[in-house]
Amino acid sequence: MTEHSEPQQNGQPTPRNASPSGQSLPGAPAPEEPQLTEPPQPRSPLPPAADQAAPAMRSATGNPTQAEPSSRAQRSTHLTTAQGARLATTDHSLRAGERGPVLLQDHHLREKITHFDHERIPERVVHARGAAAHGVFRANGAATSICRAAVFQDGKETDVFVRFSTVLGSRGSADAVRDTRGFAVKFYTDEGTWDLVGNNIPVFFIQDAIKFPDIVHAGKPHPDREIPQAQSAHDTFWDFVTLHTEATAHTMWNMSDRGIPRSYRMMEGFGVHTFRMSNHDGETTLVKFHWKPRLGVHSMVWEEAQITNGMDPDFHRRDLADAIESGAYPQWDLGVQVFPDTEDQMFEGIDLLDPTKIVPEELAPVQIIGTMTLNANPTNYFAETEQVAFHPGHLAPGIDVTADPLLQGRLFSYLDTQISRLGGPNFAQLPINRPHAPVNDMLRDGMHQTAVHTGVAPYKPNSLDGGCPFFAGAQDGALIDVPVEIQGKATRQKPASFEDHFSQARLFYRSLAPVEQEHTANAYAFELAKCYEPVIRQRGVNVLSNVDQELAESVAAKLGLPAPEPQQLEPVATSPALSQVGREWPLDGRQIAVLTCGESDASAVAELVEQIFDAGMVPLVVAPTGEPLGDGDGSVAVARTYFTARSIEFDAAVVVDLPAEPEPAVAVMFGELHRQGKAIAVLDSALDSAVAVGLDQEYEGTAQLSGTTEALSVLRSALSRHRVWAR
Ligand code: HDD
Repeated sequence: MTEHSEPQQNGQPTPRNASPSGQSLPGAPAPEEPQLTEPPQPRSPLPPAADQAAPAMRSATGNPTQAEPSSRAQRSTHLTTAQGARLATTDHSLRAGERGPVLLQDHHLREKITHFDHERIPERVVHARGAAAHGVFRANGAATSICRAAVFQDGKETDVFVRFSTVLGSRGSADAVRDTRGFAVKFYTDEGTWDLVGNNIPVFFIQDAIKFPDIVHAGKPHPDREIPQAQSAHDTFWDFVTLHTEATAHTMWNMSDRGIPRSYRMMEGFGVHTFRMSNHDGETTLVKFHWKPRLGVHSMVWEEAQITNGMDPDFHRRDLADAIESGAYPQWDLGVQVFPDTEDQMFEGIDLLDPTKIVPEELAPVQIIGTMTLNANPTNYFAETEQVAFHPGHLAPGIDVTADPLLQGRLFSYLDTQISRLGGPNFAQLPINRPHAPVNDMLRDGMHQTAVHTGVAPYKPNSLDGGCPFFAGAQDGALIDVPVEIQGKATRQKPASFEDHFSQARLFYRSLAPVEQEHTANAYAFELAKCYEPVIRQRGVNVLSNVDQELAESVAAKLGLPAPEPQQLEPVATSPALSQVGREWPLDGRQIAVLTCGESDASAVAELVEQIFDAGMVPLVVAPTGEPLGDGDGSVAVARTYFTARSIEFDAAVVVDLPAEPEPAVAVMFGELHRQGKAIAVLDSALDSAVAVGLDQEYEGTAQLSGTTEALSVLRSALSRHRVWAR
C-alpha cells in the first residue's frame, strides 16, 4: 500500500465511526447498516490493475508509454487535496453565508490557487519550444572496436528519450519557423546516462562558448518591442552575423531548405563537435556523430512553412505524436565519421576542433553503429518534455570530450541552467532525468530532495558505512580522462585555422542543387528585407560576395541594392551528400489528398484509398462536406472538407473528380500544390473540372491518367524524389 491508497477492509470501505475491527467505539451512535453495494466508481486515469501490479503506463489512446510506474503521482479515483483528503466539491469557495465574503480557512481554495500561481517554471533560455518521444537504441556492434561503451555492444538495446526543438522561439511559438532544430538524445545506458545534445545543422554560429550570450541576444526578439517572435529576420540577428563572420556557414544552412524541415521525423541530426572514443585497449579515436533518418531528409518550401504557421502552428509536434500513436515509429541510424586521434587534430586540412566546420562525407564516410526507434509518446508534457534536462557532459565510459572551445563552455552551461530552470540541484531525481543505472552519489540535501538516503557517511574515505560507496575499477569507471598531454601559456588567442570563415559556407552553397540555391537566395532576400537599417542589408549582401558572387548579386538585385565587388575566391570541392535533391527516399507515411466531388464513385475511391494504404502512405479523402461517400458497407469516410483542408497537409494529390461549382478553396488548393512542387495525378474523368480551377497540365509532375493504379505509380515515382523540383 502507498500513501495514496484507499483504506479498505475486505475490499469494502471502512464505515465511519467503526474501529478497524468493526467494533463500535463507546458512546458512538450505532453504525449505519453496512453498505453492500458501492456507488459507481469514477474512471481511473490508470488501467484497472495499475494500482496493484504497476504495469506499463498507457497514453490516452491506449498506447504504452515508458513512464516509470514509480513516477505516478495521481493514484486515487476520487478528487483529493494534495494531502490525500477526499473532496466533495471544488466549485464553490467556503463563504460566510451564500452572499458573504470568502473565509481564509478554506484550505482547498488556498491550496488550489497557490499551486496554480506557481505552475509555470522558467522556459529554456534557448530551445524553449520542443516535442519529445521515448524509444530504444539498438547497437549493431560496429563501434566496439573503437569504443568500450556498453551501449554500442552488438544487439544491446538502450532506452532513449529524444527532444526536438526550435531555438529562438518561446514555448508557445510556431513550429515551422526558419530556424535551427535541436536534436537531443538521452541514452539511459547501464553505465550511466549519456546525452548526445545535437542539432539538425552540423555547424555552429560561434567557435567559442564565450560568444553564446552574444549570438542568442542577437537572435532573440528586440529588447524594446520584444518582436519578432521565433524569427531571425530582423536587424539584431543580421547585425551580429554579418559582423561576426564565423557565423556565415551556419547562417547559410539556416537560409537553405534545412531551416524549414518537413517533419522532425525527416531531419538529420549532428553531434556537431568532435568527440573522443576509447576502446578496452586504451586506444583513442576522434569521431563526429550523425543521425540519418530512415524516411529521408525533407524540407518544406517557404510559402508552405508560412501557411503552416497560421493553419497549424503545432504541425511538427502533431506530426511526431500522430505518427507514433498510429504505430509508424520513426527511425534514425546513428553513424560516426572516424578520424585518427593525431596531435594536431586536423583531418584533410580541416580543424576537427572548429565547430563551424564539417568534414564532407565523401572524405570520411558515415559508418552506421546502431538504430534508434521512437515508439512511445510522453504521458505528460510538463513532467517529461519540459522537465527533461540534457547535458553534453553526461558521458558513458568510452565516450569523452575534446578541447573544442564551444564544447568546453557547454560543459559548464547546461548544469548551471537547470539549477534555475528546475529550481535546484536535485533535478536528476525527476522521473524523466533519473538514470536507469543504479545511483549512489554522496550528493545530499538541497531544494526538492526526494531521496531518503540511508547510511551516515556520505563522504570518502569512511569506515562508518563500511567504506561504501565503493570505487569502480580503473577499467570500468566513467569520466576517466584520456591522458592527452596539455600544456601552453594562458592566452585568449585562437588558432589560425579558426580564421577561415567562408570556405565551408562556399562548400555548402556550391553543393546545393540549383533549386536549393534559388531557395537560399530567396531566403536571404526575405530576411534582409525585414531589416530596417540599410547598412545591415548592404553588409548582408557584401558578406555573401565572400561565398559566391552570383548569390551576392542575386540577393542584391532582389533588395534593390548595388552588387558588391567580386572577391578572389579559392576554389572548393563540393559534397553531393549535402544536397537533398537528386536522391530517392522511402514513401512511408507520406500524406496523399484524394480530391472528390462528394458524389464520386465510392467503390473507385475505396480502391484508391486501399492502394495508397498498401503503398505505406496515408490517404486523406477530401469532399465538399463531411458526409461519407456512398452508402452502407461500401461507404468511404471523408477526412477533410475543402473548407478545412489546406495544401500543407498533403505531399501529393489524386483528383478523382471535383464539385461542379467548386468553392474558392479548391482553386487555392491547386495553386498551392503547384507552387509547392507537389505531384498531382488527375483521372481522365476529372480533367476538365481540374483545368477549370487552375490545373496547368504543362507542369511536370501533373499527370492525366486513366485509372487509379496508373495514378499511384506516377505519384510513387514523384514522391520518391520528395517534390517535383523542376516545377
Ligand atoms: Fe545548447 C539547450 C544544442 C551550443 C547553452 N542546446 C540546447 C538544446 C539543444 C542544444 C538541442 C535543447 C536541449 C533540450 O531539448 O532540453 N547547443 C546545442 C548545440 C550547440 C549548442 C548543438 C553547439 C554545437 N548551448 C551551446 C552553447 C551554450 C549552450 C555554446 C552555452 C555556452 N543550450 C544551452 C543552454 C540550454 C541549451 C542555455 C538551454 C536549456 C538547456 O540548456 O537545458 O544551457
